[in-house]
Formats: sequence, C-alpha cells, structure tokens
Amino acid sequence: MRTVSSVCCYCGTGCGVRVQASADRVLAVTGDPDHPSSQGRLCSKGRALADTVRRDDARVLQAEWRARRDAARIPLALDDALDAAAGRLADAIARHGPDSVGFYLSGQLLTEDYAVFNKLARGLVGTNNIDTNSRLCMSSAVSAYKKTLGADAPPACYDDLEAADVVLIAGSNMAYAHPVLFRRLEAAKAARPDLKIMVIDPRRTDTAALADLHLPIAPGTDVALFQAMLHVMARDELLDRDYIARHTQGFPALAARIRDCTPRAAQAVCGVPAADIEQAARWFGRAGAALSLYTMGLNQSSSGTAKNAALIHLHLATGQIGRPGAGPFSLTGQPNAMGGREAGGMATLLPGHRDPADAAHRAEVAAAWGVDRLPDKPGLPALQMFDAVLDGRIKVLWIAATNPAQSLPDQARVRRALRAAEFVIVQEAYADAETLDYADLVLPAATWPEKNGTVTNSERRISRVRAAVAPPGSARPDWRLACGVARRLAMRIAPHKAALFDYAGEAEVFAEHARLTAGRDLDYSALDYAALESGPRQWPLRDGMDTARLYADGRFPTPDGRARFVDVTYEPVADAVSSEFPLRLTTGRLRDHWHTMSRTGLSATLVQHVEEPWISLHPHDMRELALDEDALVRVRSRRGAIVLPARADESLEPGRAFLPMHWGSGFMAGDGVNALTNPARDPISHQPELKHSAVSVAAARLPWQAMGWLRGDAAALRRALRPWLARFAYAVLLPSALGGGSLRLRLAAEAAPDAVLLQELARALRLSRPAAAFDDPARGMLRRAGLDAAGRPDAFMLAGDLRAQSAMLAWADCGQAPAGLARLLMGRGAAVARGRTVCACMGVSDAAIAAGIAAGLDLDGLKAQLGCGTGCGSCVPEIRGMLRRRIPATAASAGSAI
Ligand SMILES: Nc1nc2c(c(=O)[nH]1)N[C@H]1C(S)=C(S)[C@@H](COP(=O)(O)OP(=O)(O)OC[C@H]3O[C@@H](n4cnc5c(=O)[nH]c(N)nc54)[C@H](O)[C@@H]3O)O[C@H]1N2
Ligand SMILES: Nc1nc2c(c(=O)[nH]1)N[C@H]1C(S)=C(S)[C@@H](COP(=O)(O)OP(=O)(O)OC[C@H]3O[C@@H](n4cnc5c(=O)[nH]c(N)nc54)[C@H](O)[C@@H]3O)O[C@H]1N2
Ligand code: SF4
Ligand SMILES: [Mo]
Repeated sequence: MRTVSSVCCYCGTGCGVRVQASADRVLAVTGDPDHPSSQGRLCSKGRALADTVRRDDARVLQAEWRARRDAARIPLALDDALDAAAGRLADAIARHGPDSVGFYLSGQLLTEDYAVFNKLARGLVGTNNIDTNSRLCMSSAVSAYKKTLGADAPPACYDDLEAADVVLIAGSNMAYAHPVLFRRLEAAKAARPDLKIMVIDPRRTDTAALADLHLPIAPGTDVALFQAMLHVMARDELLDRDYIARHTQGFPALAARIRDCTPRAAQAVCGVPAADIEQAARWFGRAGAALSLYTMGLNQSSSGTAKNAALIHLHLATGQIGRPGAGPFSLTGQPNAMGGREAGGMATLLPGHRDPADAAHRAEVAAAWGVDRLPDKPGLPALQMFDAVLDGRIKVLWIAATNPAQSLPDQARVRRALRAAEFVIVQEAYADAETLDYADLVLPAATWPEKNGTVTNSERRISRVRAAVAPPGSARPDWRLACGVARRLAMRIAPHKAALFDYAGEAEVFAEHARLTAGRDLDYSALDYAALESGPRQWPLRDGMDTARLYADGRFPTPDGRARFVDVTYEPVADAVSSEFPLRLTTGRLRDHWHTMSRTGLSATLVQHVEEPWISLHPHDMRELALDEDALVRVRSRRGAIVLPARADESLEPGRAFLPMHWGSGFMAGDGVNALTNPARDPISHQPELKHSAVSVAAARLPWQAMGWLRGDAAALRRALRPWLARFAYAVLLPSALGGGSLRLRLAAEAAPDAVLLQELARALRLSRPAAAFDDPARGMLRRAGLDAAGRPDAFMLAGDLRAQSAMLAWADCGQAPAGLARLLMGRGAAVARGRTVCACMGVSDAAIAAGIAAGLDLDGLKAQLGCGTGCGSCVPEIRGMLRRRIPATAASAGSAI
C-alpha cells in the first residue's frame, strides 16, 4: 500500500488530497493537511472520490471505431486507433486545409495535456480552432480581467476570506460549488459577526442564507446594480479619488455614464429595493477591506464581460485591491481552468497569457516550440466551432474531457452538428458520457487518479497531481494520446515535426510550458517538478518567491501601468420573456453532483442528496399554473422542451424558475436541461447565456405512470435500460443508494403502453417471473416484485398505479421480504415516509434532522446527537436553513434541496 499527495479533481478550490492505493485499487482518499489552499478540508464530493474510481465497464477501457455512421462501433487496438485519428486529420488537412479541424477540450485537463494539444493544433495542424468548455465557464472573467487590470490574473488569495470585513458574493452559490471556501467564510463570520456578507443572486441559496444582505436580482441585470452602487459611492463621496488618479484611467467617462444610474432606476431593472442597493454601496464603500467573490451568475451571460468589469470597477474606484482582504476574486469553476488559461488552451489565448492576434507573441511561441510559425487566422470559440461543424467548415472534431452533448446550450443544434461532422473523435474516460453516442472514434482516456501533471487553482496556486494507480485497459493519459496522434500525423504531413512530440514524461512537458511564462505577468519559469516536490507554488514567482496578492504597488500590467475603467452599459438578456414564454429560467449546480454526472452519478453516497431532477417554481406560480407538488410539467423554450416534475420553492421570486444543470439525455428522456438554454453569447468573451432562458411551464398530461427499481450496479443497469428513455414522454433513470446500490426508473405516458410493451418492460426489469404480482395488463397495470436467490429484494415495478410507491421503496431498502408482498404491491401496506439524505458523510436524513429540531435541538445539539454536519460540513448551511424555518421533513425534501 502507498499514499500519494494529489489534488481533488472537481472544483477550482483545488483541495489537496492523500490517496491511499494498493497496486491497482484506490483504498481511501482523505484531505491533505499540508496543502496550503485547503489545510486538510474536503467537501462531500472530495470525500466520496474513492467511490467514483472505476476500472470496469463503467470506464472506456479500449479504443473503438465505426466504419460508417449507421454501423456499430467495434473495438480497436490503441495503435490502430491513433493511426486512424492521424489518417483522418491528415486527410481533412489535405482536402480542406488546417481549419477544417477543430479541437474542443476541457478545463478538467491537466496543464501538460493542454500544452501538448495546443502544440498539436497550432504548431502541427496549423489551426487556432482549439477551444474548451472554459468558454462556457470562465471566458467572461478572462476578458474582463484583461480589459480592466491588463492581465488575466485573479489578484486575491484564499487568506483574504479571513482578512476582509465586507464580502460581496455575486452570482456564486459557493455553499454548493466551492464548499471548502464557504466553510472558511462561515468560520470567519462566526469568529467576527461584524463581517458583512452580501449575496447577489436571483435565488435565496444556502450561500445567501449566510448573508447580512441578500439582493434577489432579476437574472441578467447585474450591470445595472453595480453601476447604481458606483453611483451611490460617487454621490456619497466614498470613492478613493487619490487611487483613481494615481493608478487608473478612464474614470471620467464612466462617471458621466453612471450619473443617471440611480438606485431607483436600478430597482426598476433589477427588482431589488433601492434602499438595499444604497446599503450595499455604503457597506462596500466604507469597508476597511472589501472582497468580492463571483462566478457563473456573472460569467454565463450575454453581458458577462460587462458584468465582471462593472464589479471590478467598484474595487478600482475605492482602491479595494492589492491589500489583504481586498480585491475582485473570480473563483474558477473547473479544477484546471486556470492552467488552461496559462497554457493558452483557448482559441483566443496563446501560452503564457499571450494573444494569438499579436504577431510578436506568435513568433515567441513558435520559437519556443521549434516551429516556423503559428497560424494567424483567428480560431473559433466553442459555440462558433459547433456552428462551423454544422455548416461543413469543420470536418473533423476532436473532443476531450468534456461532454458537449449535454453541457452546451441549444442541444438540438449541437446534436445536429455532431451528426453533420465527417468524423468525430471522442477522448473519454467514462463509458456513459452522452457525447460518446456521436463518436466515430473513441480514444480511451486515463482519468484521476491515474494521471500525473499539474493544476492551478483559483488563487493561482500550482499543485502536482500524482497518479496513484495505473490506468485500466488501454486507457492512457490525455497528453500521451495527443502525442501518439501528433507523431503519426507529423509522419504524414511534416516528418521533421515528429520529434517535437517525443517527451520523456510529464515533467518535460511542464518544463517546456513553464519556460513560456518567462517574463510574462504570470512568470513561473523557475518551476519544474523538482521544485514542486516541496509543495504547491503560487504564481507569479518573483526572485523565487510566491506571490499571494497582486498589484500591491498599484502598478498594473498595462502599457502605462494603470488599470482601466471601461465604459459599460446595462444590456438586457438575450431571450426576452413574452406572453408565450413568461418565466425566467436559470440553471446551476447542486451540492453533490458534478456537471454531467459521469462520475458523481456512480457514488451511492452522492446520489442521495438530490435523487432526481425537477424544476423549481415559486409557490405562487405553482398555484397560478394549477400544479400540485411533483406534478409532471412540460417546460418549453424557444429552442426545445423537456418534461419533468415541478416543485414549489420559496427561495425563488415569482416569475422565476430554476433547473439543476446535471441531468442530460443519459439520464432522462429528451435532450436534458440544455434542450432549453440559449446559445446567445457575450460579444467579447463569446460565453453563452446559460443563466437565462425565457420558458413556459404547463402541466404535462401523462396519466399513465410507472416506476421500477432494480438492485445492482447503477452504471451497468443504466446502460442496459437507457434505450427505454426514448420510448416515453417522461422517463428518468436514477442511480440510487437504496438496498446498497441500485437504479430507479420513472416513466410516464399519455396512454398505457400495450401489453406486449409492458411485458418487455417487465423483462428488462428482471420481472418476467416475479415472486409476487398483481397484474391487469388490459388497463396498463403491472405490479410486480422479485427476489434474488438469497430471498432479498431484487426488483419491483409499479406500472399504471403508483399507490404502493413509498411502501415498495421501503421494502427495497430494508431488505426483508414480508409475507404480504402482494398486499404491499396493491398499495395496502402502510405508507412509509422515506427521508432524503442531507448529511452525506454521516448518512443523516432530513426526517431525522426535522425530528431533532422538533425535539428542540439546535445546530450543536443536532451535531452531537445525530452526527450530521460533523464530517465535511457541506450540509451545515442546509441544516441551518431547516433550523431557521423549522420545517417538517416532507416539506424539507421539496424545498431546501436546491
Ligand atoms: N457541486 C458542484 N460544484 C461545482 C461544480 C459542479 O458541477 N458541482 N462545477 C464547478 C464549475 S465548472 C463551476 S463553473 C462552478 C460554478 O459555481 P457557481 O457559479 O457558484 O454555480 P451555479 O449554480 O452555476 O451558479 C451560481 C448562481 O448564479 C445565480 N445566478 C443566475 N443568474 C444570475 C444573474 O443574472 N446574476 C447573479 N448575480 N446571479 C445569477 C444562480 O441562481 C446560482 O445560484 O462550480 C464548480 N463547483
Ligand atoms: N445549463 C447549464 N449548462 C452548463 C452550465 C450551467 O451552469 N448551466 N455550466 C457550464 C460550465 S461552467 C461547465 S464547466 C460545463 C461542464 O460541462 P462538461 O465539461 O461537459 O461536463 P463534465 O461532466 O465535467 O464533462 C467532462 C467529461 O470528461 C470525462 N472525463 C473525466 N476525466 C477525464 C480525463 O481525465 N480525460 C478525459 N479525456 N475525459 C475525462 C467525464 O467522464 C465527462 O464526460 O457545463 C456548462 N454547461
Ligand atoms: S471544495 Fe470539494 S469539490 Fe472542490 S476541490 Fe475541495 S473537495 Fe474537491
Ligand atoms: Mo464551469
């Protein structure tokens, strides 16, 4: 057994982990007390990492390809697959030129992966068509940092959470998305109750629950709010005129612009009381140290760059930057979106924070790589790349470590593009990612914890990622797959370049990349793997020393050393609400799921927090639409529709709706959440407006309903049952912890399926010969339960009549087969309320917590008696919410989960 130090592969907090492993098994993952960014803390996702490590069929274990689109894919030796990829690329380049190739990569790649892909795309293929899912994530933050501060560098660090006396959280639900940082903020607030926290979010999230002031802003209107705050600060003389004069430029134009941006005017746009805007401005303007933390509520917007800039302006205008506790701190989403920005892993960037439009920058990179020149034609950002695939400009698309058939907006269009491409290469680690449906060639990728490399977290800290086990099957690290194709492609199109991809290992790739940062704002050219052995390092390195905070001297990386105010104006969201689409839908994250769930969906612990997708609506809208709790609804936007249950949620304002981003076509009928979302994008960052779509919600009349449950490995069962999703108007496959690991299935249709289809369904659910049955196929009813050889619950189905649902779920879970199974199936058993897990670490349900609250326990009492909240602490905000509301268990399941 050995232990390696590495980093959690989920969010940009970048917590350090220790991985205990035997030859080919990860035994345990714990927090690394020596990691300076996290000091041993992990959230529920980090603690469940070991559960998601798979080496079986849940993984892509070998390469596959298909000769024709209508053929099934067949396994292929890895060498042949790399040859095939090189052959298709060479062919496209020869026939249509280098820009007929596109690379769509991911903020979850390691810096070494980006470095090699970048050299392959720009240095060998000769195209700038290389972009990543960071386009959906961080690109507005990048654009705004560059426009205002002169370089793409978050100026603050995590220690500023404790040093600040005002924290402004905008468009971030860090209680869910950056839980370990939120833990620090909670602790800071507990230690110093006068620390002021403000949250700007259309929803009253668990993050907002910690705030002294919550501004439930109308989606998309942040610029108006920030400009009004600046207006108040100017009016009340809270600006740092001296800082503005000495360290910035462009303020007069902005000052003129905001003269009319009164809080009253902003109230009309943002739906936030003017008095609260005044309050927020005064707190910020009078703060000793003001820190802002912001993420997708600002970035994922058709005015994302303007939103970011308008917030940064508040800091520049008050001199709240470059000091402990002060600064505009954009939190990174993915674990290595920062590394991607450093390595130039986007169409609009080159390595070392360089610009592909700058000839000198191109020449520097070309020289470092040993190639003559880099292409000067601008590359296509993500959405435009898919447009180019659709209209035939791009023939070969290579996708790695991202799942665009779920995560890109306007899925109908994305899927048309994937079908239209001549050749799609998908480099994937997990076997059930939706995008694999469109792959002509599958390359088997190694994943965490099988990869070596580096990542950079939100506070500019570079950590080593270390492999704990070897990859299973033919899977290989992403950079190696890229090198394998690159060498073969070079032999076909430019043999002298083949040697450019002969790296001895990750250390050599990193060294080449790090050299490219020399003399740049992020300079870490002094680093190599040996230097990183002593622990993570925070760029830029000056005289060999880390830098915790940037711009302490008020000098910015612009030609004149001054930061810029940019003249921004409020622009409304792209998708206007109308009588046909009257509701404002926003989308976002849940605490225990990661994106498209290819990994978190495999953990029996993590799937328990929120077991299924639903749309949240304000109770008033539920009444207006005459919807009962959990009624199935059809949600429509101008681009698509999905069917799912609706639930009342007091954390929303009337007229607004929320959907989690996690469920796609691999889990539900239809194209998933992004069937609805809008591809409209910010003109500067090209980031799409994933946070706002105008939608309508109406009851879906689907009277025939069914549910099923099967014990076993949820991933394998899901693969077997996935074809059923397409056969019903509403269908979901839900990995479940019930009975120690299982899959649930929910279906609904306008009319009962015929008897043949029902029997087929029963067979798929292992219920052809059930232990107990209560059938009436003519009326579409089949109620059955089966036992395994040991007499334990194995499967059940309730088709056409769901009355027995909660009794059967309890039966499935408790593992006993009562004599009266048939009675239970008929719905004559006692209904058992099943709790929802709130505390994932200790397995404590909402029912148990509600009972504790009813018995008079406070937070400490609940922790002591039930153990909840004593593990990673990710559930504490939710428990606090329950305490505040003193809500009963069933209502808690409905309301507080998102
Ligand atoms: N549990 C979990 N954590 C994650 C991830 C995950 O998948 N799961 N993913 C990681 C990644 S890649 C990212 S990018 C981050 C994202 O982290 P966050 O940005 O914190 O997460 P989201 O839930 O997408 O959105 C944040 C909030 O923006 C609000 N919002 C919507 N529209 C607006 C608006 O117009 N203005 C304002 N001010 N707010 C608005 C939403 O109501 C939501 O609460 O999370 C990272 N961490
Ligand atoms: N509606 C809506 N949509 C959104 C968002 C939203 O807020 N709302 N947020 C957007 C944001 S911020 C983001 S970051 C994206 C995320 O969207 P995606 O990037 O599509 O989401 P993931 O599920 O993380 O996809 C990563 C894929 O890589 C695979 N994988 C894991 N490890 C490895 C590896 O080491 N190598 C390789 N080659 N593959 C690996 C995983 O199995 C998975 O299929 O979603 C965006 N889409
Ligand atoms: S906060 Fe959680 S998900 Fe993010 S890096 Fe830390 S342990 Fe991983
Ligand atoms: Mo993201």
